[in-house]
Amino acid sequence: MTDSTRLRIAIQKSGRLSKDCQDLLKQLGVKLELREQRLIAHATNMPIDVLRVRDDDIPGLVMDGVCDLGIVGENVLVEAQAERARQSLPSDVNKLAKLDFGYCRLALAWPQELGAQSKQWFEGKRIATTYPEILSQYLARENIKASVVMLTGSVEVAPRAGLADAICDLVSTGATLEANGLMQGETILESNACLIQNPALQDDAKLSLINKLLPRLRGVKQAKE
Ligand code: PRT
Ligand code: ZN
Repeated sequence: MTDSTRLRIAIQKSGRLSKDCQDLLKQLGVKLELREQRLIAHATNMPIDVLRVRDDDIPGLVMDGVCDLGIVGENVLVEAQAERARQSLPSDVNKLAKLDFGYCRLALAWPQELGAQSKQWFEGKRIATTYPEILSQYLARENIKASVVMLTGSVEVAPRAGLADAICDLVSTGATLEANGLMQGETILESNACLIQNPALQDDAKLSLINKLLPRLRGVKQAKE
């Protein structure tokens, strides 16, 4: 059952951000009855519903107003904003807070045996990535003409498989690049999970609930510092 008067928050169902999102909601005092297979979890102590979806769907759900709030990596947010803007779809969100989890960087990498390379090396090369918009914007900014090969997974094997000369992928510890014999180059985006809001939200009750949650969020962040 859905109820449009309840504040709707989209979080990742299962993946790297799920546990941190659930922990954060708990720390904010939101009591949830989470059932593994359910798309929607209702809070029992506040008018809040939590939608559990794939992280890639979160920006669109918030931009279209299907959800009022969402928690998503800035990498996914920035990519979705560029893609939707190109398609003339709503792409605005209010970024309410940068959260202290989900840190990673989107970086260029190439086969280690080629040794250190300058930006000019990328000219005319094929670069595999899951973030074609962010990469294309970077290449345009740097005036590098390279082709972008879109892959939704296993980007790190693309050079070995002969699908690309280099990659542009998320890195956290660097272990995946190392295991695949790749050398890390320039970081083109640093990313954390962030809390976003639909900018057209006008419902007073929902806005006042958000205004109650935000100081708690600041309190949780300060307590960790
Ligand atoms: O199923 P769904 O679509 O929801 O999930 P997903 O598989 O697309 O995403 P998921 O759960 O892997 O990641 C969710 C978000 O976590 C990402 O969008 C980032 O904002 C953030 N995040 C933080 C990361 C990483 N760190 C990370 N290391 N996302 C992915 N990785 C991958 C990276 O792609 C590479 O394969 O981990 C590998 C590199 O890690 P290291 O530690 O070996 O460098
Ligand atoms: Zn995803």
